[in-house]
Amino acid sequence: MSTDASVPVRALAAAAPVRLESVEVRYIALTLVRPFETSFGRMDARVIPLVRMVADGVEGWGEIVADDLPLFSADTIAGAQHVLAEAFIPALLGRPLSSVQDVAAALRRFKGHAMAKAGLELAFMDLAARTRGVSISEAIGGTRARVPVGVSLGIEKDVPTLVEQVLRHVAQGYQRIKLKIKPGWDVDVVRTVREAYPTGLLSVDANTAYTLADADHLRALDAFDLLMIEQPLQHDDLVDHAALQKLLRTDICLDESIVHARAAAHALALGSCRLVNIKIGRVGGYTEALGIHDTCQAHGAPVWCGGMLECGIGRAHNLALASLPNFSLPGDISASKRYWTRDVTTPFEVAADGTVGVPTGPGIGVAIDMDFIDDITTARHEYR
Ligand code: OSB
Ligand code: MG
Repeated sequence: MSTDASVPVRALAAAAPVRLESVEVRYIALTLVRPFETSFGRMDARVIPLVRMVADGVEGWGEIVADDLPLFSADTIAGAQHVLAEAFIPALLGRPLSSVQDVAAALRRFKGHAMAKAGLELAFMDLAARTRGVSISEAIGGTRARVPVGVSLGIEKDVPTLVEQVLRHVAQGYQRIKLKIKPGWDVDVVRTVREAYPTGLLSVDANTAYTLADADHLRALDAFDLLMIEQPLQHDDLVDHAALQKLLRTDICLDESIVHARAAAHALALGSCRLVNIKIGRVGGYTEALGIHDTCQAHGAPVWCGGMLECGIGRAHNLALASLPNFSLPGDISASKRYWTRDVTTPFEVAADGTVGVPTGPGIGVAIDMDFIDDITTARHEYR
């Protein structure tokens, strides 16, 4: 493991400057094995926009984690389609791109739409690493061959069903259980789960469902020795989170609020959180994700890799990211079978010790099941 926190070894560059021949955005439809409910809604299936770039006979794949509706963040699939076609892809075609940072720089003047930007950075990162014959983990300076993982469990129809889900996943080796909470599904639910799962790592995620007026209620969670409470308050409110953190013993972890490295620096300076969840999609790609990783490391704040119910392509990128040294808490990087009956890549599996192997092949490092992707493709746009 790297001992020098200040100088990560990273090359986000291609072997030689790349001129993209084509960028394809393809929509695939996948149904979840089990509906997933959070404080902002219930999901049964995903339409997943995939990005495929080609240059000099080498391809690169990315995933866009936006949803139909702007419930997790302001990003939407329709919005992504619009900005990709009208602004982002035209800004990349026909200019030499040496590195992922060049992709970020070409898109920087456009506001928002982080998930669409991330789809492009991910595809370019895959392509760039493949031109050099290295895995993304190796390219970005990853130091772990396997990463510790947890599972995020949605709101269920009743508490016994949730407890059954908890115990099933603990038996599969998951190192940390995360429960989705909302007003009316919180303190009593967590108490019951804690009785059934007394000593393991347990956390909760509110997805912005509370206000500072709920502080006394949330303090009741301090009794359950939780690893963290994730994003209790509004996505754009670092100040109230700082006030809440002072009232809680439990560490606050921010997800929705951490939209770039500067937000991470502000949150840590204000005391809005003690931990940070990094999602490559939410922050617009590798450039900001690595910046957040380094900012948190410099502040002594651990990070972990969040998830957005990705298919194998996004999951492979998440594993590469989570192989960096400051990803010291288990990530929401569960086995393929926790989400899908069939994945679009070689399926990811969780070992009995609660770890997943980081792919070692070139780029995202896993085989893509092109026949299956073709079968579930609902639309395709190609740009040259
Ligand atoms: O807040 O972390 C979240 C899924 C969709 C949207 C937001 C979140 C989640 C999860 C699931 O918690 C993480 C995963 O297993 O991919
Ligand atoms: Mg979250």
